[in-house]
Amino acid sequence: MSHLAGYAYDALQSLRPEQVTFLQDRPKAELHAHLNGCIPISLLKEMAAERLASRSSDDPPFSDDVREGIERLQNGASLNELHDFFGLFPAIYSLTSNPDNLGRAARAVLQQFLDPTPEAPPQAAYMELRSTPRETPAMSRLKYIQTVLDEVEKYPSERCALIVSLDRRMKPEVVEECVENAIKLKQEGRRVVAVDLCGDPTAGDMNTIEKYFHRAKAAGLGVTLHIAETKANTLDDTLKLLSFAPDRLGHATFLGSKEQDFVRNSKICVEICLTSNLLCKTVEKLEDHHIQHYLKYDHPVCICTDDTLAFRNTLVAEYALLMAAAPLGLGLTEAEITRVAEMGMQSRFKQTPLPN
Ligand code: 6MZ
Repeated sequence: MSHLAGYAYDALQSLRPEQVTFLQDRPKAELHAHLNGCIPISLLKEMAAERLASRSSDDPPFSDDVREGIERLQNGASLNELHDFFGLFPAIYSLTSNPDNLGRAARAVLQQFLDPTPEAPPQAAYMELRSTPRETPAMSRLKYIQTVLDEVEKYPSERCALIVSLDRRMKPEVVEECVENAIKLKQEGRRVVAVDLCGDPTAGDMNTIEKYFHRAKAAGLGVTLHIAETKANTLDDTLKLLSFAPDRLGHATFLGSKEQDFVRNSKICVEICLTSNLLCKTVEKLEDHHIQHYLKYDHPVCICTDDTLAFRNTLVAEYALLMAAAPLGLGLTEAEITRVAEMGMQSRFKQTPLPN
Protein backbone atom coordinates (compact mmCIF):
# COMPACT_ATOMS: atom_id res chain seq x y z
CA MET A 1 0.00 0.00 0.00
CA SER A 2 2.89 2.43 0.61
CA HIS A 3 3.22 3.27 -3.10
CA LEU A 4 -0.50 4.10 -3.43
CA ALA A 5 -1.11 7.74 -4.46
CA GLY A 6 -3.34 10.13 -6.34
CA TYR A 7 -6.98 9.52 -7.25
CA ALA A 8 -7.00 5.92 -6.03
CA TYR A 9 -5.41 6.89 -2.70
CA ASP A 10 -7.88 9.72 -2.09
CA ALA A 11 -10.87 7.51 -2.87
CA LEU A 12 -9.66 4.75 -0.56
CA GLN A 13 -8.86 7.19 2.25
CA SER A 14 -12.37 8.64 2.07
CA LEU A 15 -14.02 5.29 2.87
CA ARG A 16 -15.00 4.03 6.31
CA PRO A 17 -13.10 0.92 7.54
CA GLU A 18 -16.15 -1.31 7.02
CA GLN A 19 -16.47 -0.08 3.43
CA VAL A 20 -12.83 -0.98 2.77
CA THR A 21 -13.46 -4.42 4.29
CA PHE A 22 -16.48 -4.81 2.02
CA LEU A 23 -14.33 -4.09 -1.05
CA GLN A 24 -11.52 -6.35 0.13
CA ASP A 25 -13.95 -9.22 0.64
CA ARG A 26 -15.56 -9.12 -2.83
CA PRO A 27 -14.09 -11.84 -5.09
CA LYS A 28 -12.54 -9.71 -7.82
CA ALA A 29 -10.82 -10.53 -11.11
CA GLU A 30 -7.81 -8.55 -12.37
CA LEU A 31 -7.99 -9.07 -16.13
CA HIS A 32 -5.92 -6.14 -17.44
CA ALA A 33 -2.52 -5.79 -15.80
CA HIS A 34 0.76 -5.51 -17.73
CA LEU A 35 3.66 -7.34 -16.09
CA ASN A 36 6.33 -4.71 -16.68
CA GLY A 37 3.91 -1.96 -15.69
CA CYS A 38 3.15 -3.57 -12.32
CA ILE A 39 6.56 -4.37 -10.82
CA PRO A 40 6.82 -3.13 -7.22
CA ILE A 41 9.13 -0.09 -7.08
CA SER A 42 11.13 -1.74 -4.26
CA LEU A 43 12.06 -4.66 -6.54
CA LEU A 44 12.91 -2.36 -9.42
CA LYS A 45 15.28 -0.40 -7.18
CA GLU A 46 16.80 -3.62 -5.89
CA MET A 47 17.44 -4.83 -9.43
CA ALA A 48 18.91 -1.45 -10.40
CA ALA A 49 21.32 -1.58 -7.43
CA GLU A 50 22.37 -5.13 -8.34
CA ARG A 51 22.94 -4.14 -11.94
CA LEU A 52 25.18 -1.28 -10.90
CA ALA A 53 27.14 -3.51 -8.52
CA SER A 54 27.86 -6.29 -11.00
CA ARG A 55 27.10 -5.90 -14.64
CA SER A 56 26.83 -9.01 -16.80
CA SER A 57 27.95 -8.84 -20.41
CA ASP A 58 24.45 -9.99 -21.45
CA ASP A 59 22.87 -6.91 -19.91
CA PRO A 60 22.18 -3.77 -21.92
CA PRO A 61 24.11 -0.66 -20.83
CA PHE A 62 22.80 1.01 -17.69
CA SER A 63 22.64 4.61 -18.79
CA ASP A 64 21.67 7.86 -17.10
CA ASP A 65 18.32 7.59 -18.90
CA VAL A 66 17.59 4.40 -17.00
CA ARG A 67 18.52 5.95 -13.68
CA GLU A 68 16.33 8.95 -14.48
CA GLY A 69 13.46 6.68 -15.50
CA ILE A 70 13.57 4.85 -12.19
CA GLU A 71 13.64 8.15 -10.31
CA ARG A 72 10.56 9.29 -12.22
CA LEU A 73 8.77 6.09 -11.29
CA GLN A 74 9.83 6.40 -7.67
CA ASN A 75 8.59 9.98 -7.39
CA GLY A 76 5.37 9.39 -9.28
CA ALA A 77 5.91 10.21 -12.93
CA SER A 78 3.82 13.09 -14.15
CA LEU A 79 2.08 12.22 -17.39
CA ASN A 80 0.71 14.90 -19.65
CA GLU A 81 -0.39 12.45 -22.26
CA LEU A 82 -0.21 8.78 -23.08
CA HIS A 83 3.10 9.15 -24.93
CA ASP A 84 4.86 10.24 -21.70
CA PHE A 85 3.78 6.92 -20.27
CA PHE A 86 5.43 4.80 -22.96
CA GLY A 87 8.69 6.66 -22.30
CA LEU A 88 8.89 4.97 -18.87
CA PHE A 89 9.41 1.48 -20.26
CA PRO A 90 13.01 1.51 -21.56
CA ALA A 91 14.20 1.92 -17.94
CA ILE A 92 12.06 -0.97 -16.74
CA TYR A 93 12.94 -3.18 -19.70
CA SER A 94 16.66 -2.74 -19.16
CA LEU A 95 16.18 -4.44 -15.78
CA THR A 96 13.92 -7.32 -16.84
CA SER A 97 15.95 -8.43 -19.82
CA ASN A 98 17.18 -11.79 -18.53
CA PRO A 99 15.15 -14.82 -17.40
CA ASP A 100 16.23 -14.50 -13.78
CA ASN A 101 15.04 -10.91 -13.32
CA LEU A 102 11.96 -11.45 -15.49
CA GLY A 103 10.98 -14.40 -13.29
CA ARG A 104 11.52 -12.33 -10.15
CA ALA A 105 9.41 -9.52 -11.59
CA ALA A 106 6.60 -11.91 -12.57
CA ARG A 107 6.69 -13.50 -9.10
CA ALA A 108 6.46 -10.13 -7.37
CA VAL A 109 3.58 -8.97 -9.55
CA LEU A 110 1.62 -12.17 -8.98
CA GLN A 111 2.24 -11.94 -5.23
CA GLN A 112 1.05 -8.34 -5.19
CA PHE A 113 -2.32 -9.36 -6.65
CA LEU A 114 -2.80 -12.92 -5.43
CA ASP A 115 -1.20 -13.27 -2.00
CA PRO A 116 -2.85 -12.13 1.24
CA THR A 117 -1.00 -9.68 3.50
CA PRO A 118 -1.08 -9.75 7.32
CA GLU A 119 -3.75 -7.00 7.15
CA ALA A 120 -5.85 -7.96 4.14
CA PRO A 121 -7.05 -10.81 1.92
CA PRO A 122 -5.65 -11.02 -1.65
CA GLN A 123 -6.42 -8.05 -3.91
CA ALA A 124 -7.70 -10.43 -6.59
CA ALA A 125 -9.39 -13.82 -6.45
CA TYR A 126 -8.23 -14.40 -10.02
CA MET A 127 -5.68 -12.74 -12.28
CA GLU A 128 -4.88 -12.84 -15.97
CA LEU A 129 -1.38 -11.41 -16.15
CA ARG A 130 -0.35 -10.10 -19.55
CA SER A 131 3.08 -9.47 -21.01
CA THR A 132 4.79 -8.78 -24.34
CA PRO A 133 7.47 -11.35 -25.26
CA ARG A 134 10.82 -9.64 -25.81
CA GLU A 135 13.92 -11.07 -27.47
CA THR A 136 17.11 -10.02 -25.66
CA PRO A 137 20.73 -11.24 -25.74
CA ALA A 138 19.82 -13.49 -22.79
CA MET A 139 16.51 -14.98 -23.99
CA SER A 140 14.31 -15.76 -26.97
CA ARG A 141 10.64 -14.73 -27.09
CA LEU A 142 9.69 -18.34 -26.43
CA LYS A 143 11.91 -18.41 -23.33
CA TYR A 144 10.32 -15.13 -22.24
CA ILE A 145 6.82 -16.63 -22.29
CA GLN A 146 7.99 -19.85 -20.63
CA THR A 147 9.68 -17.87 -17.85
CA VAL A 148 6.51 -15.95 -17.04
CA LEU A 149 4.38 -19.10 -17.33
CA ASP A 150 6.65 -20.91 -14.85
CA GLU A 151 5.65 -18.30 -12.26
CA VAL A 152 1.96 -18.17 -13.25
CA GLU A 153 1.70 -21.96 -12.95
CA LYS A 154 2.97 -21.94 -9.36
CA TYR A 155 -0.57 -20.84 -8.52
CA PRO A 156 -3.57 -23.15 -9.04
CA SER A 157 -5.41 -22.74 -12.35
CA GLU A 158 -8.41 -21.16 -10.62
CA ARG A 159 -6.15 -18.31 -9.44
CA CYS A 160 -4.35 -17.19 -12.60
CA ALA A 161 -3.41 -17.50 -16.26
CA LEU A 162 -1.32 -15.70 -18.88
CA ILE A 163 -2.27 -13.47 -21.81
CA VAL A 164 0.44 -12.99 -24.45
CA SER A 165 0.54 -9.33 -25.48
CA LEU A 166 1.35 -8.26 -29.03
CA ASP A 167 2.67 -4.74 -29.36
CA ARG A 168 1.30 -2.60 -32.19
CA ARG A 169 4.92 -1.62 -32.93
CA MET A 170 5.93 -5.24 -33.63
CA LYS A 171 6.83 -6.31 -37.16
CA PRO A 172 4.27 -8.75 -38.63
CA GLU A 173 6.77 -11.64 -38.50
CA VAL A 174 7.29 -11.03 -34.78
CA VAL A 175 3.53 -10.99 -34.18
CA GLU A 176 3.36 -14.30 -36.07
CA GLU A 177 6.18 -15.79 -33.97
CA CYS A 178 4.48 -14.80 -30.71
CA VAL A 179 1.08 -16.11 -31.78
CA GLU A 180 2.60 -19.44 -32.90
CA ASN A 181 4.45 -19.70 -29.58
CA ALA A 182 1.25 -18.98 -27.65
CA ILE A 183 -0.61 -21.69 -29.59
CA LYS A 184 2.23 -24.20 -29.19
CA LEU A 185 2.43 -23.64 -25.45
CA LYS A 186 -1.34 -23.87 -25.08
CA GLN A 187 -1.25 -27.17 -26.99
CA GLU A 188 1.43 -28.41 -24.60
CA GLY A 189 -1.05 -27.79 -21.79
CA ARG A 190 0.59 -24.59 -20.55
CA ARG A 191 -1.68 -21.90 -19.12
CA VAL A 192 -1.84 -19.36 -21.98
CA VAL A 193 -5.46 -18.27 -22.40
CA ALA A 194 -5.44 -15.37 -24.87
CA VAL A 195 -3.59 -12.81 -26.94
CA ASP A 196 -3.79 -9.05 -26.45
CA LEU A 197 -3.00 -6.07 -28.67
CA CYS A 198 -1.29 -3.24 -26.79
CA GLY A 199 1.37 -0.54 -27.13
CA ASP A 200 1.34 2.94 -28.65
CA PRO A 201 -2.33 3.23 -29.73
CA THR A 202 -1.61 4.87 -33.09
CA ALA A 203 1.38 2.75 -34.16
CA GLY A 204 1.39 -0.11 -36.66
CA ASP A 205 -0.73 -1.27 -39.57
CA MET A 206 -3.56 -3.46 -38.35
CA ASN A 207 -4.20 -4.84 -41.86
CA THR A 208 -0.84 -6.62 -41.87
CA ILE A 209 -1.39 -8.37 -38.54
CA GLU A 210 -5.10 -9.13 -38.78
CA LYS A 211 -4.57 -12.72 -39.95
CA TYR A 212 -2.57 -13.61 -36.85
CA PHE A 213 -5.46 -12.65 -34.57
CA HIS A 214 -7.82 -14.82 -36.63
CA ARG A 215 -5.28 -17.64 -36.36
CA ALA A 216 -5.12 -17.24 -32.56
CA LYS A 217 -8.90 -17.26 -32.31
CA ALA A 218 -9.25 -20.30 -34.57
CA ALA A 219 -6.73 -22.13 -32.38
CA GLY A 220 -8.90 -21.57 -29.31
CA LEU A 221 -7.16 -18.58 -27.74
CA GLY A 222 -9.19 -15.64 -26.45
CA VAL A 223 -8.64 -12.20 -27.99
CA THR A 224 -8.55 -8.89 -26.14
CA LEU A 225 -7.60 -5.63 -27.83
CA HIS A 226 -6.65 -2.16 -26.63
CA ILE A 227 -9.03 -0.13 -28.75
CA ALA A 228 -9.88 3.56 -29.24
CA GLU A 229 -7.65 4.45 -26.30
CA THR A 230 -6.91 7.96 -27.54
CA LYS A 231 -8.69 10.67 -29.53
CA ALA A 232 -6.12 10.11 -32.27
CA ASN A 233 -7.42 6.59 -32.97
CA THR A 234 -9.27 6.65 -36.29
CA LEU A 235 -12.68 5.13 -36.99
CA ASP A 236 -11.00 2.87 -39.58
CA ASP A 237 -8.64 1.53 -36.91
CA THR A 238 -11.54 0.88 -34.54
CA LEU A 239 -13.65 -0.87 -37.18
CA LYS A 240 -10.69 -2.99 -38.27
CA LEU A 241 -10.05 -4.09 -34.68
CA LEU A 242 -13.73 -4.91 -34.11
CA SER A 243 -13.52 -7.15 -37.19
CA PHE A 244 -10.93 -9.29 -35.33
CA ALA A 245 -13.92 -10.64 -33.31
CA PRO A 246 -12.48 -9.72 -29.88
CA ASP A 247 -13.87 -11.32 -26.72
CA ARG A 248 -12.89 -8.32 -24.62
CA LEU A 249 -11.74 -4.75 -25.21
CA GLY A 250 -9.22 -2.69 -23.28
CA HIS A 251 -10.15 0.95 -22.51
CA ALA A 252 -12.52 1.56 -25.49
CA THR A 253 -12.53 5.21 -24.43
CA PHE A 254 -13.25 6.88 -27.76
CA LEU A 255 -15.75 4.53 -29.36
CA GLY A 256 -18.43 6.30 -31.41
CA SER A 257 -22.06 5.65 -30.48
CA LYS A 258 -22.54 3.11 -33.33
CA GLU A 259 -19.48 1.17 -32.20
CA GLN A 260 -20.64 1.34 -28.58
CA ASP A 261 -23.98 -0.14 -29.70
CA PHE A 262 -22.12 -2.90 -31.54
CA VAL A 263 -20.07 -3.70 -28.43
CA ARG A 264 -23.23 -3.80 -26.32
CA ASN A 265 -25.15 -5.97 -28.77
CA SER A 266 -22.19 -8.36 -29.01
CA LYS A 267 -21.84 -8.42 -25.21
CA ILE A 268 -18.08 -7.80 -25.44
CA CYS A 269 -16.65 -7.12 -21.98
CA VAL A 270 -14.90 -3.77 -21.58
CA GLU A 271 -11.80 -3.73 -19.35
CA ILE A 272 -11.99 -0.46 -17.42
CA CYS A 273 -8.87 1.23 -16.01
CA LEU A 274 -10.08 4.36 -14.21
CA THR A 275 -6.85 5.75 -12.73
CA SER A 276 -4.92 4.95 -15.89
CA ASN A 277 -7.36 6.96 -18.01
CA LEU A 278 -7.37 9.90 -15.59
CA LEU A 279 -3.58 10.04 -15.26
CA CYS A 280 -2.94 9.63 -18.99
CA LYS A 281 -5.56 12.35 -19.48
CA THR A 282 -7.68 10.43 -21.94
CA VAL A 283 -10.63 11.01 -19.58
CA GLU A 284 -10.87 14.37 -17.87
CA LYS A 285 -13.09 13.59 -14.89
CA LEU A 286 -14.45 10.43 -13.36
CA GLU A 287 -18.02 11.59 -13.91
CA ASP A 288 -17.35 11.75 -17.69
CA HIS A 289 -15.91 8.22 -17.78
CA HIS A 290 -17.42 5.83 -20.33
CA ILE A 291 -17.95 3.24 -17.57
CA GLN A 292 -21.17 5.17 -16.82
CA HIS A 293 -22.56 4.21 -20.22
CA TYR A 294 -21.90 0.51 -19.67
CA LEU A 295 -23.18 0.55 -16.10
CA LYS A 296 -26.43 2.08 -17.29
CA TYR A 297 -27.01 -0.93 -19.57
CA ASP A 298 -25.67 -3.52 -17.12
CA HIS A 299 -23.11 -4.34 -19.81
CA PRO A 300 -20.13 -6.55 -18.80
CA VAL A 301 -17.18 -4.54 -17.50
CA CYS A 302 -14.12 -5.51 -15.50
CA ILE A 303 -12.35 -3.06 -13.18
CA CYS A 304 -8.57 -3.29 -13.64
CA THR A 305 -5.36 -1.53 -12.59
CA ASP A 306 -3.43 -1.54 -15.93
CA ASP A 307 0.01 -0.57 -14.55
CA THR A 308 0.29 -0.34 -10.75
CA LEU A 309 3.91 0.82 -10.89
CA ALA A 310 3.24 3.91 -12.99
CA PHE A 311 -0.27 4.66 -11.74
CA ARG A 312 0.42 3.87 -8.06
CA ASN A 313 -2.92 2.13 -7.63
CA THR A 314 -4.21 -1.22 -6.37
CA LEU A 315 -7.23 -3.26 -7.40
CA VAL A 316 -9.04 -2.49 -4.14
CA ALA A 317 -8.35 1.22 -4.64
CA GLU A 318 -9.82 1.06 -8.17
CA TYR A 319 -13.00 -0.33 -6.59
CA ALA A 320 -12.80 2.49 -4.04
CA LEU A 321 -13.18 4.85 -7.01
CA LEU A 322 -16.53 3.18 -7.69
CA MET A 323 -17.63 3.43 -4.07
CA ALA A 324 -16.39 6.83 -2.83
CA ALA A 325 -18.87 9.67 -2.93
CA ALA A 326 -18.50 12.31 -5.67
CA PRO A 327 -16.25 14.05 -6.54
CA LEU A 328 -13.71 11.44 -5.34
CA GLY A 329 -15.66 8.50 -6.74
CA LEU A 330 -18.81 7.42 -8.56
CA GLY A 331 -20.86 6.71 -5.43
CA LEU A 332 -22.06 3.22 -6.45
CA THR A 333 -24.06 1.18 -3.91
CA GLU A 334 -22.75 -2.06 -2.41
CA ALA A 335 -25.18 -4.04 -4.58
CA GLU A 336 -23.92 -2.29 -7.72
CA ILE A 337 -20.30 -2.92 -6.76
CA THR A 338 -21.02 -6.58 -6.10
CA ARG A 339 -22.55 -6.80 -9.57
CA VAL A 340 -19.49 -5.15 -11.17
CA ALA A 341 -17.14 -7.55 -9.37
CA GLU A 342 -19.24 -10.52 -10.52
CA MET A 343 -19.17 -9.29 -14.13
CA GLY A 344 -15.36 -9.23 -13.94
CA MET A 345 -15.23 -12.79 -12.63
CA GLN A 346 -17.62 -13.89 -15.40
CA SER A 347 -15.41 -12.31 -18.08
CA ARG A 348 -12.37 -14.55 -17.42
CA PHE A 349 -11.03 -16.41 -20.44
CA LYS A 350 -11.78 -20.11 -20.49
CA GLN A 351 -8.96 -22.50 -19.77
CA THR A 352 -10.28 -25.34 -21.92
CA PRO A 353 -7.68 -27.60 -23.51
CA LEU A 354 -7.19 -27.26 -27.27
CA PRO A 355 -8.19 -29.93 -29.77
CA ASN A 356 -5.14 -31.41 -31.54
C1 6MZ B 1 -1.34 0.48 -24.29
C2 6MZ B 1 0.03 -0.42 -22.67
C3 6MZ B 1 -0.62 0.34 -21.67
O1 6MZ B 1 3.93 -6.20 -21.84
O2 6MZ B 1 6.23 -5.44 -21.24
N1 6MZ B 1 1.00 -1.12 -22.06
N2 6MZ B 1 -0.34 -0.35 -23.95
N3 6MZ B 1 -1.99 1.24 -23.39
C4 6MZ B 1 -1.67 1.20 -22.07
N4 6MZ B 1 -2.35 2.03 -21.23
C5 6MZ B 1 -1.82 2.97 -20.38
N5 6MZ B 1 -0.04 0.05 -20.47
C6 6MZ B 1 0.95 -0.85 -20.74
O3 6MZ B 1 4.21 -4.45 -20.08
C7 6MZ B 1 4.47 -3.14 -20.52
C8 6MZ B 1 3.90 -2.88 -21.91
O4 6MZ B 1 2.48 -2.94 -21.87
C9 6MZ B 1 1.91 -2.01 -22.79
C10 6MZ B 1 3.05 -1.22 -23.40
O5 6MZ B 1 3.34 -1.76 -24.68
C11 6MZ B 1 4.21 -1.47 -22.42
O6 6MZ B 1 5.46 -1.40 -23.10
P1 6MZ B 1 4.84 -5.77 -20.73
O7 6MZ B 1 4.90 -6.74 -19.59
